[in-house]
Amino acid sequence: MLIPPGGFHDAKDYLTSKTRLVDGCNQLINEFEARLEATFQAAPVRTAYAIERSDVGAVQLNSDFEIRMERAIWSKHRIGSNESCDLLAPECTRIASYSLGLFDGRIQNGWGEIDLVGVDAKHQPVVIELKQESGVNPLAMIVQGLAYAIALQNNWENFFPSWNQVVENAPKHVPTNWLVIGLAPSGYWARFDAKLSELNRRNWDAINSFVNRAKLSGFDLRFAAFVVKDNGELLPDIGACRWLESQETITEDSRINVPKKLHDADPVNEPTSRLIAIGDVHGCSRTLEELLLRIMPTSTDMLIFLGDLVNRGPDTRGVLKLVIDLGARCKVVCILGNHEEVMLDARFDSNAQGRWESQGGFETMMSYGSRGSINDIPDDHWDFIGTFVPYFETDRFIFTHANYNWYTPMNEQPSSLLRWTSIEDDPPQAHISGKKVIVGHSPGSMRDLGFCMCVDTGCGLGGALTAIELNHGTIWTIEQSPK
Ligand SMILES: [Mn+2]
Repeated sequence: MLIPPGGFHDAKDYLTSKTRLVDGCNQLINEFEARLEATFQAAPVRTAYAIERSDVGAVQLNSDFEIRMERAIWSKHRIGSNESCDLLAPECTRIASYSLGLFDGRIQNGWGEIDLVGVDAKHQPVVIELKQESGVNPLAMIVQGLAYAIALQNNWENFFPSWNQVVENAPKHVPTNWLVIGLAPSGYWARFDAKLSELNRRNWDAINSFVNRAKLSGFDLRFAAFVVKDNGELLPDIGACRWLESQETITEDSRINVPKKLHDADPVNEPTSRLIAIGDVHGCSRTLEELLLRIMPTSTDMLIFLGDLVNRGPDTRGVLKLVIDLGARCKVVCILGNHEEVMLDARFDSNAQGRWESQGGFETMMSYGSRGSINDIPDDHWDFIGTFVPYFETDRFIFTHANYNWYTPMNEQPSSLLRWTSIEDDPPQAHISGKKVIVGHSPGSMRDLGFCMCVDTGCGLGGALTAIELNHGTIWTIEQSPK
């Protein structure tokens, strides 16, 4: 058994690049003791911790949404604030700090900052890992928080003096029980609803097993949701927080209110709900931007990208940024394409990297920096691609990237068919479910076979980008932008 030197800290990367959560959970449970030890040994050391924060005046309008949420939660529930202290009562009623660096000076080896440090009933620190709506899966979230709690435990002697200055009656001994909270907007949890992703009951069962294993070693891993309203102010208005059972589903009603960036459409004149499938984008951010201006997504819309957002075109980075931001405005589902699969494979495998580069990955790397290095791609973009799902189903439709076997249920389809096989090479038949299947992957004109529709119109190959609204039949086609 080969444990990576960073223990759980390295597992965070491993989890966000894989979609097979159950295997990941089982592996981490088997290796728990060894990972714990490795994390402890590898934890960065800091001589002094800057726990006390200055006020939030420095927040910029264009600050990352996650940072704005961290500061909003801190400023509302900070030690000494006058607001009622009901954040995650009774376990965590106060916030001591945000963006707490684990190292002196620069972030090293990927060990970052603790998003929020809360205070529990015993005056001990609570590690809170905050994710925005498009963040990585709940297991990756909680494993990251776990690694940070272990780092604090390892540093307690150095951490205590700073903590003691901010928190009254701080315990001098190293805490043996730690509360770690995965906190995210309600919309994040809605995305992990069984219907919305492959994170189904089986995955939640596996995550629960991991949570139970961690508890045996003194780490209480918990999940929580909060509501955020953004009225255009610098800081979002953070509404009620509440604890979640890990299998709990957040309903549509509890989704966040989000700012409309592209337009201020009157919701009364909008159709109540649109279901929109978008074909292969292949790095053409200008074209996608134009398409979104035509679609004008609102918070009641669901947009399904059929895969192959990346590679070939000039600006994969811009495409991913657009789609990540879109996730804060409406419901977005991204299907995993063969190009995302090749890109994910390349992350930790130099042989796979050559294959990726020759399939349009070179252009992808150049969009992140002129030196054309895979290392220029930031973690949050990798994390985002790690959330792409192999297929998605609604009551009437199935969405997948390339193809399918007509007599096989979707959760048993081979990935070679889902992501690689062209409908020209292997013409599909009506799926046994009776649902209409919407695919991309095979460039050409838009094809509607009745039981199956392909909307890849060759964007990235000099063609066009096409989207179709499936409830009303509206079609948008944008010729690929020359730039
Ligand atoms: Mn494809």
